[in-house]
Amino acid sequence: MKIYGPDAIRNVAVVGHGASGKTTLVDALAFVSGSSRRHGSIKDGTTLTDTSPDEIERKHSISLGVGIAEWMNVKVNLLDTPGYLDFFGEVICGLSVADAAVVVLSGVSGVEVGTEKCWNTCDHYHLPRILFVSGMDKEHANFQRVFNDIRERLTPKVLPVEIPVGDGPQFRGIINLLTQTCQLFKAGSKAGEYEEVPVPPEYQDAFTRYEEQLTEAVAATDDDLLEKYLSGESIPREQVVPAMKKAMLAGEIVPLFCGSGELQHGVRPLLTELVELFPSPAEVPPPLEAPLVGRVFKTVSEPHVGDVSIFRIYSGRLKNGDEVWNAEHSVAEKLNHLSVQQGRERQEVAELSPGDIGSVAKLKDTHTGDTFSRRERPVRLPPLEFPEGEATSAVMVKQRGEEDKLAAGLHKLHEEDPTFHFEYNSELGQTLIHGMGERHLEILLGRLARKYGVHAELTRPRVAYRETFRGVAEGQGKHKKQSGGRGQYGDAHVRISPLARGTGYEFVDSIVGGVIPNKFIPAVDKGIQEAAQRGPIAGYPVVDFRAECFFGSYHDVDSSEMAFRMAGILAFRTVSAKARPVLLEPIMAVEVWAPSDLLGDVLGDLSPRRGQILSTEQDGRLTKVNALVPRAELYRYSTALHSITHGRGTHRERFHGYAETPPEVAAKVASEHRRETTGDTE
Ligand SMILES: Nc1nc2c(ncn2[C@@H]2O[C@H](COP(=O)(O)OP(=O)(O)O)[C@@H](O)[C@H]2O)c(=O)[nH]1
Ligand SMILES: [Mg+2]
Repeated sequence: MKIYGPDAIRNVAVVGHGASGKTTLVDALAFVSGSSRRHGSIKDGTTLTDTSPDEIERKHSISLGVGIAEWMNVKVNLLDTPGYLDFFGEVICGLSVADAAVVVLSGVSGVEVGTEKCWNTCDHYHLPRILFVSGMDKEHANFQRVFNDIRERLTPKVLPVEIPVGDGPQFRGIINLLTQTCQLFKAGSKAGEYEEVPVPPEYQDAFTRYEEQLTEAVAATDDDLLEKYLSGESIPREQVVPAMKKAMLAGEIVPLFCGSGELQHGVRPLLTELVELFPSPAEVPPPLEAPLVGRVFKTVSEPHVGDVSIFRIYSGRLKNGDEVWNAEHSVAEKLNHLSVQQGRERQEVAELSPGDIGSVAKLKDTHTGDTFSRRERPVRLPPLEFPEGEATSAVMVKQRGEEDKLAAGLHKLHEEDPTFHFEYNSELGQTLIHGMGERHLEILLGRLARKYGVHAELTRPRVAYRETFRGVAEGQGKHKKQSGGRGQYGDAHVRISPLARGTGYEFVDSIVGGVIPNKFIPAVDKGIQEAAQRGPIAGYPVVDFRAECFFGSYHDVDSSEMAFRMAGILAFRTVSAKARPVLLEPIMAVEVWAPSDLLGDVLGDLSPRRGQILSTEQDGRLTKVNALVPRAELYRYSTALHSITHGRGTHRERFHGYAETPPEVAAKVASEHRRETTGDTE
């Protein structure tokens, strides 16, 4: 592949809701430009950027893919991203290194949850955008409806630059307002061939109206143009395009195009507009000034190759075989076989210019998000920010003895995908994994099996119950063994009383008259604390109580710290059964955002989960619900919420505190505990 200078590069993320046609469009852009030799399809699993077994099987993108379209002597790097929210981390990786974005909408469905989410992320990165309505040939496609939808729900700054001739099966051409021409598709053509004709008379009205709108909007962004426009002069395309580009960079205009990725209609003009309207890396200030700054935004592992790191250069030039410095891991990495990615295929290049996107295999210790720099001038870009994941699950190996392999495999998955986290929870005795959604976690377990040979499954996380007391009680613990030789003697009277939730444990020494010598009192305390690790109901740690040692006795020779510790243990066991023990469960503060018209369903689902609704408040088009919900009832909640809200709802959980369980829950937990410890099956 040719070496392109920074002026001749465009880095474009292709984003939008799932199944809006992004992958098909990227395939078409690369194919029509001539850079990719094959016209692939989702149906056959042959697209340029959906290449993993998971993507081919499921027929949707899971992972960020890179394709290249060379057009007008410019190299357009296309970052195809997945649309489903479970894989939103990939969208962030793509947008974070792009200089512009094409937001793809389905001509049938218009603005969807994923569209809005991507739109907001584009706002966050201040990216100029082009909107592309794809699938115009699909049954029920309707350009006008999608346009209205965009205006209402995404931005009032949208301006059609193309209008379709016919919708759905009647879709037969595209009128371009900038070139003032109409492309009529050749019947039966498979590669988007067309003939250029004057605007058909029945479209003349629409053409004039939209063209007027476009010219006025563009003219309004520039004093010279405005003057021309007001004096009735026509503004030539050579002036409209740069003005539009400037306005797009400032976020004042978002042009709208249309076509069909599948039939490759509208793909050529789109390529031209990507080149003309989007900024090159040379026009975008780098995030840091240093001789070399690059970011690894994606790690893929390829069979027979190993890990491939895909990166974007911000400043500096890279040559094949160069050594770069990874300041995150303080490691020098050699860039052997410096390449660019065309889908799965890697093409070796001699060098890459500032702003370009490239790939390199087999780095030692470089992971997604890391920065490349020069050893003499090490720099680190700020970490990529990902939204919090919504799903937590426990994971269990299918074959015993594979636990170590599991931890190593999960660690690798985290390095590839920063939206995935795991931890071993020693209290629960389980490995917990966190991700964007349950589908994300399932895909990762599949990858774990395929790549690292660890077969594991998702299971319900155990619940970290606690126990406490509602009543006051007292009793004696006496440890006495005085048969032959030196004996053991400890005797402590202890009173237990409840404390406020969250207070923990308190020990009070109210011994008077030295009935227990001072030096043994800490041992009583220790004994109580030890015994309180296993509560009377179901063996969970006991919290929020006061233990007061108020009386006892000792023996001059036989008393010892050990004996008084035993006395403390025995006293706790005696008293705890009498002090009206209760079971506590962890409660989560849950925030749910859901479309207001589905609020009833969301609340209706929270009630059988024993949720307590604290408030509901309007938050734009959504309603935010604040609720307290027992953790035990939240397993797979994100999946349930997604299905209730058709993917529009999101939620966040935070640990809130412990609260008493209803008696029937306590009884169930207690009987499970008895079964586990005694094998009893009452
Ligand atoms: N008729 C028609 N089908 C399309 C078009 N673009 C995509 N599709 C189909 O729509 C489905 C989703 O497309 P895909 O490219 O995977 O969408 P993505 O999830 O946004 O990447 C696939 O079955 C495609 O074959 C189009 O322009 N016209
Ligand atoms: Mg896709």
